[in-house]
Amino acid sequence: MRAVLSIGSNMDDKWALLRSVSEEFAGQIVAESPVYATPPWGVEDQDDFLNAVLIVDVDESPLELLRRGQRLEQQAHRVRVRHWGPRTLDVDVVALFDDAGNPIDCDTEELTVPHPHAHARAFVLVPWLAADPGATLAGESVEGIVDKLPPAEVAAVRVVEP
Ligand code: A4P
Ligand code: MG
Repeated sequence: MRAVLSIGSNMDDKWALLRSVSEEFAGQIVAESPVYATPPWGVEDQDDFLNAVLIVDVDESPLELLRRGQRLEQQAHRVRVRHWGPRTLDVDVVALFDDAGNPIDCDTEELTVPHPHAHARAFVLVPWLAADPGATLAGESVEGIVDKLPPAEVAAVRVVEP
């Protein structure tokens, strides 16, 4: 199964926290976006985030993959204080594909795939497009979805170096 993971951090050592996800998936990474600085989405009175997208090939089930991401969040000492609020590390499963490239949908209490907000989030779509220019979300090209987002939101997602 191929998985598109959106990773984000806006607390503590953001670069090291993002790197911890790449290290966890070392050997399974198909593509990796640059790292982007992004203005907070949803709840705006918090620090900017660093965001990136990892595309990985994994053997486990969707739920096991979610839990693997949550283990990394726990290792980052993530405390859930506020919905959409500041976090040391967030690992979201954006989309899943089977070995034939067909999308896998999940709709359970613990896991919704595709991620319900992905289509509206420049901080997910811009890095995803950089990692995979041919990406599709729910049958639509990610490039086309990005073209329909407010241009200012797209422009605010900027590549940064450590
Ligand atoms: N869950 C269901 N589906 C998924 C999925 N596809 N991937 C469940 C990951 N988790 C999924 O998430 C709550 C529950 O969602 C989990 O227990 C899991 O079972 P959470 O991460 O604990 O809570 P949250 O993050 O406060 O809420 P939510 O709605 O998941 O927020 P998001 O979507 O994670 O967004 N702005 C910028 N610029 N960059 C960011 O990275 N991130 C957020 C958080 C808000 N604003 C941001 C960013
Ligand atoms: Mg989350």
